[in-house]
Amino acid sequence: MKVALIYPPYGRGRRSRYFPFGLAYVASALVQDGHEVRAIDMEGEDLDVDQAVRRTLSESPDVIGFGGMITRYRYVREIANRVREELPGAFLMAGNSGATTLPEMYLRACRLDAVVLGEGETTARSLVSALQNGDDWRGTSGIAYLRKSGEMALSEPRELLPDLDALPFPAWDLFPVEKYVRSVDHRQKYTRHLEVVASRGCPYGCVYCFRIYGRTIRRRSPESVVAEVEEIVRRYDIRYTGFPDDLFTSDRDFVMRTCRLLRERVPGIRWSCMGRVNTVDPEMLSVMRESGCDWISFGIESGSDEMLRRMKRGVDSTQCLEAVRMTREAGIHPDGSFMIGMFGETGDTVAETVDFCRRADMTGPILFVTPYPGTEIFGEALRRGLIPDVEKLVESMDAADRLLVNLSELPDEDLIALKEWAQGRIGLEYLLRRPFSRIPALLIRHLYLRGLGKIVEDFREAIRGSRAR
Ligand code: B12
Ligand code: SF4
Repeated sequence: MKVALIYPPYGRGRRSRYFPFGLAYVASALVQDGHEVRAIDMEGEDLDVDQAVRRTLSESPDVIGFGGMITRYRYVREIANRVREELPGAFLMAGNSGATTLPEMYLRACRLDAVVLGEGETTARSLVSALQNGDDWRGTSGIAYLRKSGEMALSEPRELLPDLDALPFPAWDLFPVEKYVRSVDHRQKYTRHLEVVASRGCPYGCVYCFRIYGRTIRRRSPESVVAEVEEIVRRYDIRYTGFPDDLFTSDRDFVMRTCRLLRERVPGIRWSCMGRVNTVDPEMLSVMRESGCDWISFGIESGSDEMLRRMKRGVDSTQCLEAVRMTREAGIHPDGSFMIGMFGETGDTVAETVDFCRRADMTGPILFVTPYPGTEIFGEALRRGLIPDVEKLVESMDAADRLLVNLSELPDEDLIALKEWAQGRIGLEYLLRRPFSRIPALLIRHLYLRGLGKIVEDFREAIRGSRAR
């Protein structure tokens, strides 16, 4: 069958050249079954909605699949509705975290035939082969669809794949991979980079997080992970890789074995991963460093123990500080991200986050706590009547840098002002702690990424923000 897979863009004029692994895995599974798969990558190819619709129509596909997380919903809705008019016979489906958490909204508003819930490879294969054979596709496990009566039906849940090593590598070549490889990476550097997904799932229960693969972790074997790294190095001359898994550092033995293999087989590669402060120790960090790890992203989220408790992080600020110290001591850059606006947030708890950054000598983006569908705080916000219209909220979702739902008891203006103050303060203090090395480095990076005109503007904003409280 002819299948077109559409990757909607990041949104609101911004770019994030993060390779669409979910779609690329689904694509390689379908290619393995002999289907003719085309990717319409709006992000990688800088396509607008009109161009994406035209490209889709020109492929005259039998099946059209939409990817992209919840923030990209508005594109899925617009494209799906337009394509539905022009290609009434095509089968329209969507997957990923948005469609999985709000299947009914996607089915109705985007006029889809089916939503693929959760892990997508096997379900997409069964669905497309049922369509090809003229079987009743509604019997496929792991989907949601609308009955003739208009109500939503869920088929039997799909079992998670028992062995991730059995999956073919993502179909990189169907996408404009070179665009991703040459883009700026999360360290804001232009090193040829491409990531590798090593595991799926996370056992923790942070209340703002949606785990599409559930709470059981499944890992690929270190051999399979490193074979993929070797393959991307060979094919695309990759110098920098990374593991964007929910939690790469969850299993010490797996990390140690992967690092040893990486060092043996791909010496010289550098890489990053997502970590959790209670899963690292000095020995593991030093083995990671020796195999090329130079950056670990820790979701620290808050410097207030009360906020961490409410977020059900299962760690306190002392553990966070200790992990940052150990990571730095191992020669790895500890990157932190922070959130403001949890239930119970106050000026004092925000000040604790600023103080944490001072003690940890860190800076990092601060986002607003946002209740994404499928998370515990989404349910709580709905119960408290804080989300009067789910679709409206989803349409406005972007990068959590704007306040969309205020979970705290502070007035909106105060919370926004607190965020600006904290962001400015943290950034400024960070620079001033080592002005001679950090200010020139920042200027060069800014010049490179934002251009001369923006430097003065950005600095003014940081100083204004840091004084505002
Ligand atoms: C890397 C990543 C990013 C990348 C971009 C990822 C991308 N390609 O779009 C970046 C850094 C840009 C990013 C940004 C954000 N992210 Co993000 N991100 C992730 C992360 C860590 C990994 C995604 C990934 O590659 N997974 C691996 C692939 C193989 O899995 P997958 O994408 O889920 O695909 C599978 C299924 O979903 C399904 N599937 C997917 N697409 C399709 C399509 C079809 C047709 C079918 C049939 C099936 C199917 O099959 C695939 C294979 O099994 C996930 C967490 C996670 N582990 O999933 C969060 C996650 C997706 N992000 C999330 C969030 C909230 C954000 C931000 C809003 C964060 C913020 N506060 O700013 C921003 C949004 C920015 C924006 N405007 O889009 C949430 C989404 C929550 C939700 N309910 O939707 C997640 C789930 C994190 C979390 N645990 O809560 N993110
Ligand atoms: S935030 Fe990280 S540690 Fe917490 S549940 Fe999500 S993936 Fe796991």
